[in-house]
Amino acid sequence: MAAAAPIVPLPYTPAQVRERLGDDWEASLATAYRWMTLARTLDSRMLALQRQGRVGFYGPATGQEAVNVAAGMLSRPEDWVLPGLREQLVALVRGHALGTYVHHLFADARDPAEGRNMPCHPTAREVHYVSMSSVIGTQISHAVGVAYGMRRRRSPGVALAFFGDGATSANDFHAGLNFAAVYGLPVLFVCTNNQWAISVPVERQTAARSLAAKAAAYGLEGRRVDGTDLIACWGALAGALDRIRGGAPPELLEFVLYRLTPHSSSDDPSRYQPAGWAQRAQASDPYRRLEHWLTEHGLLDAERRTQVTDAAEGAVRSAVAAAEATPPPEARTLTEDVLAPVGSGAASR
Ligand SMILES: Cc1ncc(C[n+]2csc(CCOP(=O)(O)OP(=O)(O)O)c2C)c(N)n1
Repeated sequence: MAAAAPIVPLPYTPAQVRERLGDDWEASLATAYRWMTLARTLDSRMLALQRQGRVGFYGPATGQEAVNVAAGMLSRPEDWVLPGLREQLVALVRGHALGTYVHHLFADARDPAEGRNMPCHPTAREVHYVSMSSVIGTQISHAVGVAYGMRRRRSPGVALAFFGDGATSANDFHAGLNFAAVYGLPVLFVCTNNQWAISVPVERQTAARSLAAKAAAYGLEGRRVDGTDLIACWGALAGALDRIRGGAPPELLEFVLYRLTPHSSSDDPSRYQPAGWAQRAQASDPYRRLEHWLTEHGLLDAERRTQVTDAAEGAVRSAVAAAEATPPPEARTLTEDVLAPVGSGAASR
């Protein structure tokens, strides 16, 4: 196996970071770093637990943390998040409890979905986070519907539709962008181009110059952003959300990044990725790029790094312990809320 490539440094001075993130830039970076550490810890622990047969399925988001943490921190409570496959961190940053999420991963009695949904498909109504749709692309139309509903009710807020590169070939992408553009709806389309749709590389997914370029066909702005650069992600998301909140048309942001782990716990990329692809992609690991910048600028040292890592590991460990001490959902939940009781009349309503 090839050695990991040296990290590509983030090209900013502290003054430039302050300009993009505002006066609270140091606190924002520290918060983002803590969340990204938690996400990384969760991914490696959950993949290991899946391998041990202790959780049924897991889909990591390693490599996509910069977009997720920025979206979580910059979105407002009134916004709605319609995720693709890898935005669970957005729900956590918006306030969904880690413990509840881990109960869901274990599909135990304290899972809000009562074990009915596939693990790693959390629903977090309290933070306006809709359960992911496993049917690729449908969440794009759902987000447009949510935005249409918000417009009709005159309620503030933006619908954030997340999706991968593969989803840009789905019908819902075309229907969603067209409808949102025609009606000028408050929706932000967030494409996380991680280069792969399971085994299909992005260059076989489209003949377009870029995925962002597709926005022009609908009369929308499309921008390509380095999705491994937290500062660039922050700037792009903050700008687009501000414009849309101010009544501007929807936009498409394409975040170029790398899927640094298998598609899911059911995948083996060695069957289709060129040798060394993931090792080369490690040079653009968003977490390591941020860590490197913070260290270079004296905002992170070994002691603080250990504290943050220990805190993340501790939080994940306690959540896992609580889940393992919780029984499975009761048998009655198999039919509750699913089938009407016979003779109740509910079936014919
Ligand atoms: C309509 C539909 N077709 C195929 C699949 C099988 N499938 C599951 S994930 C996936 C790839 C999705 O790739 P992408 O949209 O790039 O998201 P990523 O996995 O890279 O985050 C496919 C084809 C599906 N779930 N739904």
